[in-house]
Parts: sequence; C-alpha cells; structure tokens
Amino acid sequence: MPDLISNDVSNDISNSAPGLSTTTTPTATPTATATGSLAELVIDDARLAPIAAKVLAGERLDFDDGVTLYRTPDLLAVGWLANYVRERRHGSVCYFNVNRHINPTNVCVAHCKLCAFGRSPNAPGAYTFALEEIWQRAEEGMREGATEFHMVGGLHPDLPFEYFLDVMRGLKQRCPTVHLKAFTMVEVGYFARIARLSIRDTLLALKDAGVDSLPGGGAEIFDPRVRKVICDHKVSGQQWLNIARTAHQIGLRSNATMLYGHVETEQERVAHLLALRELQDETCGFVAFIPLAFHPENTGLAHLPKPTGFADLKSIAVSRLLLDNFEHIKAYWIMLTPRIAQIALRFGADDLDGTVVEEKIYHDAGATTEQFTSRAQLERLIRAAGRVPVERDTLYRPVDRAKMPPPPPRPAATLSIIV
Ligand code: V47
Repeated sequence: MPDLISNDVSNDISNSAPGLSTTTTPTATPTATATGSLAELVIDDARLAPIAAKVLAGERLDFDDGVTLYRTPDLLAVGWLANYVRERRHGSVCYFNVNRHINPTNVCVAHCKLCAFGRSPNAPGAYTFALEEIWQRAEEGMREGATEFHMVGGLHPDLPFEYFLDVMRGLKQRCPTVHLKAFTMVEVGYFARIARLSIRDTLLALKDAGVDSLPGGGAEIFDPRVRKVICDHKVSGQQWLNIARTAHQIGLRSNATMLYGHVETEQERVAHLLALRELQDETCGFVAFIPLAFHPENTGLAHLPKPTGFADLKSIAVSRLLLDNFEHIKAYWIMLTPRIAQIALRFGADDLDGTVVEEKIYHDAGATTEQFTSRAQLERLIRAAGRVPVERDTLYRPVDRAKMPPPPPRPAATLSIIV
C-alpha cells in the first residue's frame, strides 16, 4: 500500500485500514508521497475503510464494494479515493477535444420511454438530412478545426443500410483527417437486421466505409428488468456487449456509457459496470466511459425527478473506482452542466468531452446547457479547476495544432445573377 498518511490511527475502528483516518481519529498533516503531495483522507462512513484500503493498495473492488460506494452518503471520501486513482493515472491533466455532433435523423422505430429525441416518421419535428446536408455540416466542422465527428441517430424505418454507408464514404472523402466516431451498438444491431447481415459483416462494412470507432451510447442499464421499462425495443444488454466485443475484435474501438437516475437500483448499476469491466478485461477495446445523467423532460418518464448533483458526482467517482481497466472517465459537460463537470475533475473524471456545436438528444429532453462551447472556454473551465488542459484526438493522442495543416478555405459564395 502506498504510504499516504502518516497519522497515528491506533485508536481506529476495527476494520479501518492502516494509514487511513476516520473522523473518530485525530487528524494529521498531509504528507508528501511518491505520487506527490496528498491531502488527508477523512472517512465519515466506517464501511468505506476496507474499500479505501483496497483502492490504495491497487486491488480490484468487488460487487459489494460497488453497492457500498453507491449507498454511502460520504461523498467526499468516495470522491477523494476516485481523485487519488485519477491522479495516479493522469496526474493533473484534463483532456478535451474539438468535435462536432451530427444526428442524421431523429426518426426512430424504437420509441424508448427514456428518449425525447426520437420521432415517428410523420410526427411534428421529424427530420432526416439529405446526404449533402450532412456533408456540408461536416465540412463546416472541419473548417472550425474539428478532429472528430460524433454521429448517432434514430432507427429509421425506411433508410437502407447503404444510405449510412454513403454518409460515411462521403465524409471520409471530404474530411479525410477527421475521426469518424459513428453509430452506437444499437444502430449496428438495427443495421444488421435490416441489411440481413451478421454483426461482424455489418461492422466490417461500416469500417470499410470509413467508421474509425464507435460511441458508447445505447448501453443504458444492461439489466432486462430496467430495459423493459426504459427501452423495451432496443437490443438487449447482452447483445450490446456482444456487438461491442465484435467491434473490438475487428479493430474498432468504442466508448461505453451508463444511463443513471431513472428506475435502476444501485445493484443494477454495479452489475452494469462490472459487465463492462469484464469485457474490457477480455478485449481492451473500450477507450472511455461516460456516465450519463437521465433527463426526464419530454420523455415517457417525465414524472421522474432529475438526478441531483450529488448523484452526478457519485456516478463519476464510483465508475472511476470500479472500472480499474478503463483509462478515461468522461464528465460530459453538456449533460452535467459545466459547473458540475468542472467539479467532477476532482471526483475521478479526466475528460470534459468536446465543443459539440449542435446537441439534440439532451436538449430535446430539457437540458439547459449551451449546445456549443469554444476551445478557450473548455480550457478556462479546466484551468479554473486546477487542472492542465490537453487537447486530444478521439483516441487520446495529444493534438498539436501548430503541426496541423490549416483548415481548407470556405468555398467562394455562389453568385446568382438575375437577368
Ligand atoms: O444512448 C437518451 C442517452 C445517449 C436521454 O461515446 C439520454 O463519447 C439522458 O451516448 N436523458 C447518447 N440521456 C449520448 C451518448 C454519448 C454522449 C457523449 C459522448 C459519447 C461518447 C456518447 O444519451 C443515448 C442514451 O443513453 N439518452 N435520451 C435522456 N432523455
């Protein structure tokens, strides 16, 4: 175990680990350690002491530890531990990227209760972009310096798989330097069904058309009880994991998410996180994990209250502690608000996500955040949290703007001459 704290804990409660203090013990001054100067961990909830001992020793946490971490009111102790792990991995660095979200259609056959974004084909507000429209948005994004397009959409009843392959081919041709992070496991499952292909062949076709990696959406909570309530017609949790496994096997990396704050129990959250951890042990294909706070407005679950700031920070911290084989935990500022996301950088998160530009999924569900933030604003938030901003690409390689080719010029405006 690292020599974190040198205080005398001889009168500790019986299950306290050496080196940790509870509020029943005298406090000591912080000590410098091999990992730098660390403030003292104060544990109010004695149930956390053995968990803290495991974390400090670099041991894996188990199911019961996860449930305890979710149930304890001692948010500061959980946050301290998550921050310890975060700093052990990333020091004070906080990543962000310059990206653009593009949602080609909101028409969706799934009608998930959790979602305010999907529409029936002829419902008010239903839209589907023409190919040219998608490509134009992408080119605009490239001119603004985007290194990533994040593209997800509804499960459209009439658009063939070929349309989505065309979208990707056109993007790769026009924006060859931009990483295409496109289509959730749910969309991949749907494409396989409509194109009558295996999951593997569907993924190979997407990769061939230009997809570079997959975003983490659609995971929700894997438990069938929860899925029946919030997203009855989506792929099952097991199918989501199988599609992710296949993607990783063919060399497509992906993110992973968990939607919390609706009808799930603490045990169901922990089981979700451990299922992701098990798959990551097998494939090492996940890049980042993003806990997603449920936004109830305009959804079939509008009667539920929004998750609190306490739950948001707890979710970040617990995922950092349980997902010991995930390199990155993202505090998605659009979903958390910039204020909570900034605090999350001291509760386990090492990434704020990106500039986004146009966000529909959360804003249809009542999100009050902006849809866009600038690189300068992200850097300001990160610095104000005492972290060091590092612009990254989708796979977390640092981006050196000085070495990048200048963005292509805006096309000359077309003149219409009326005679
Ligand atoms: O899959 C849908 C969730 C996800 C609601 O991979 C909702 O880098 C809250 O996955 N309230 C899409 N959440 C967003 C997503 C994502 C976001 C940022 C980065 C990455 C990444 C992925 O949003 C959906 C679903 O889980 N969602 N409706 C709602 N009402």
